[in-house]
Amino acid sequence: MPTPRTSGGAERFELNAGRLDLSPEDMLEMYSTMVLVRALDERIWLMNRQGKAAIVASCQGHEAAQLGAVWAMRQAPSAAYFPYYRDMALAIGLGVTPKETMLGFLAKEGERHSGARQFGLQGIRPDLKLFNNSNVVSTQIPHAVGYALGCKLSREPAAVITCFGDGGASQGDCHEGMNFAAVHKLPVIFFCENNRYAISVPLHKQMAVEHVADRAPGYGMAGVIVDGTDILATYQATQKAVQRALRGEGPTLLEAKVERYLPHTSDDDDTRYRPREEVQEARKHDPLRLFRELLLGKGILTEALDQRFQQQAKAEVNEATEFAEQAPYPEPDDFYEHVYGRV
Ligand SMILES: Cc1ncc(C[n+]2csc(CCOP(=O)(O)OP(=O)(O)O)c2C)c(N)n1
Ligand SMILES: [Mg+2]
Repeated sequence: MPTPRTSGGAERFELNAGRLDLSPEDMLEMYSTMVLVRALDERIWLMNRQGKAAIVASCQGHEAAQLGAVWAMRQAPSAAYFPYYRDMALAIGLGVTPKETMLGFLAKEGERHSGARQFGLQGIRPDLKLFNNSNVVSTQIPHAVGYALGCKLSREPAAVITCFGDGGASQGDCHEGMNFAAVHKLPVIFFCENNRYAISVPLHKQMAVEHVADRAPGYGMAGVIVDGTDILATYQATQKAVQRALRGEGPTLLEAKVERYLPHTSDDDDTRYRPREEVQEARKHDPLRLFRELLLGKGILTEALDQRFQQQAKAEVNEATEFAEQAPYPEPDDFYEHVYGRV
């Protein structure tokens, strides 16, 4: 069968269930991680409303895309991650703990990404090869490309993923990074989480093509569109992109169509620009509910097991909240550490 394509030339990825290499245990691990991420995200949002977490960009609606991608990336012999500010599910899937996450959102002592100097989860975690998460849209993209060039020059069999939003795809850094990566056939996965909004700006005011991945042929790289509310499809689509990268066939622009359920950040009021019916409609594609129903339907998940996952997630989030609330703030004198050189 010919691969279905958009009129712009991007491939529309469909899950090939016969080729899915995940065991029931793998799928349950993915699911329980998604349950944990949702519970953590909801709690952090609540902490913001209580005046305890300064600012939050929720990943609700993006979880399946991020977890599917990270699950596939973890299979590469060497993998590096250059995420953006909405990538909490990716971070948790990679091994960042809820306690570490909560320390960051409350800006407490011991936070490992930036020493509590930046927004939650922003900064770097060299131990996880999780680099340059910042608010400055798309700056992570050239960094990922440079890292991938280094891997290629040192013949390291690596796959590098960089994530960004639909709005971020319009940034100059994005075009420069994609062009350079395609010219040099670098092992990069450009992972666009398209939620159709850049803060309040809807997609049709951001770009004149229908899909971000339609731009891929113009750079000379593979362009793929996947349903980012389907964790298994995203996993498999990313897996293909990882294999392409490892075979030296160059980068992929992988566009995951996702939903954004909450305002852009906790500082935004989306009722000013987004009809409530649209959000309600989007909720029908809730990745957590979809995965739950799929696993229940297949008999992989049971109601009792689901209850257990929910309770475990709640307990872990409660523990992380208490831990971070009791943690001290950094010493004011530490402020200049890691920022300016001392003379
Ligand atoms: C270089 C730069 N320009 C503008 C901004 C302001 N800004 C922050 S987030 C954002 C929208 C990004 O939207 P998108 O890339 O679609 O990601 P989403 O938040 O929807 O996941 C903008 C314009 C910024 N942080 N950095
Ligand atoms: Mg967006």
